[in-house]
Amino acid sequence: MSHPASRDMPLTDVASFVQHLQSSKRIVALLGAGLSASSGLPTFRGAGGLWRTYDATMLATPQAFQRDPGLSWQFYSYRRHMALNAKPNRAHLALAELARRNPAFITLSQNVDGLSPRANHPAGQLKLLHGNLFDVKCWDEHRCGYSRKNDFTDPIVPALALPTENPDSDLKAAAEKKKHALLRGADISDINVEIPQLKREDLPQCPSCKKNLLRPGVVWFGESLPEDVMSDVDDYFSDREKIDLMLVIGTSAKVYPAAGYTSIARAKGARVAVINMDRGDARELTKDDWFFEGDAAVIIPDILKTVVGEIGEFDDTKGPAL
Ligand code: BJW
Ligand code: ZN
Repeated sequence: MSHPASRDMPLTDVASFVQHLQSSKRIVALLGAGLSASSGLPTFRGAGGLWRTYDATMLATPQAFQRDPGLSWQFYSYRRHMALNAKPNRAHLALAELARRNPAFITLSQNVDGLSPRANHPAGQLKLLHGNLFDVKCWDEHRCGYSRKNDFTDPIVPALALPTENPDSDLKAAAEKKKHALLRGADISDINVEIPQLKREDLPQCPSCKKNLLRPGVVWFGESLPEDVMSDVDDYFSDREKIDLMLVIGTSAKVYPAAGYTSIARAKGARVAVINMDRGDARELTKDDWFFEGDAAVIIPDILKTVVGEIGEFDDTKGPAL
């Protein structure tokens, strides 16, 4: 006899999930920072959400950029560097494979780290809700209109080189110092390394209006999500056909509109599977849903295996060139 309190508890067995997955056609995945955690990239909230002494979510606003563009660019330059040096994990690869095998599968990613594109996730099925660290645009986007995509230059301007590099020392000593600094994990996130005060003229400049600074092509609080992305997502959700399954992976689901897509999918018939390290971040699950607790990089390839096959580690030589 089951305990009354367990009546609304989500399922946790892989077998019932796999059975539903195999008969699912329209599948939505909502991705968050936890997906890239085991690739070595920090999350926003909780223990990982501090960059030096700054709360990452406090830096994610247009006001923070306006107040101190040098600080903001150092935060984003550090994140670009970390993301470029990280590799997609087996969950990024498994989701990319699911997309290739199922054209009715759509992924809504809140991540800006470029790991899903580097895992060869089909671009038409990957909607980047919060933009991309490797896109840059004019600060005055609406008046000037300048933007460029896939700029992987690291650092994007010389002044944004990680401050462990000492331009005064000879090249060999600098290279040696950098190697050791990286080996012990020291970089701009190291609180012992002072953040340099950068001059405005040394930050990335808009080559079109020649007046404004460039800014990262990410979506900050209070800003609208990209129009083309929103229109594709709206089209998917307004299709008359039901949605079979929604995967909510490595997100605290606190930021809107992303967090609202789960209830929209549910209203269209979807059963929901949450994959997260923290049970507290899986809210409003019913007895028809699933909760898988642990590292997404381990769980996702496992629960998708019958559809995507065995997923190996990322092979640098096969990914798209950066
Ligand atoms: C693991 C793991 C492992 C760890 N394996 N799991 C409706 C109601 C209330 C407010 C609003 C609303 N509609 C709009 C708003 C305002 C606002 C908002 O949502 N505020 C909330 C705080 C309430 N939204 C907006 O402003 C959005 N714009 C908008 O709606 O425009 C229209 C509008 C404007 C103004 C007013 C009204 C409407 C824009 C939101 C942009 C968010 N941008 C950021 C920064 C991007 C740039 C950058 O990268 O710096 O996006 S904020 C940050 O949060 C980032 C993330 O994508 C996003 C979500 O975070 P995520 O991915 O969930 O990370 P964490 O750290 O929170 O969670 C990690 C999870 O992983 C945890 O659960 C861990 O347990 C788990 N985990 N390791 C599996 N190994
Ligand atoms: Zn401009």
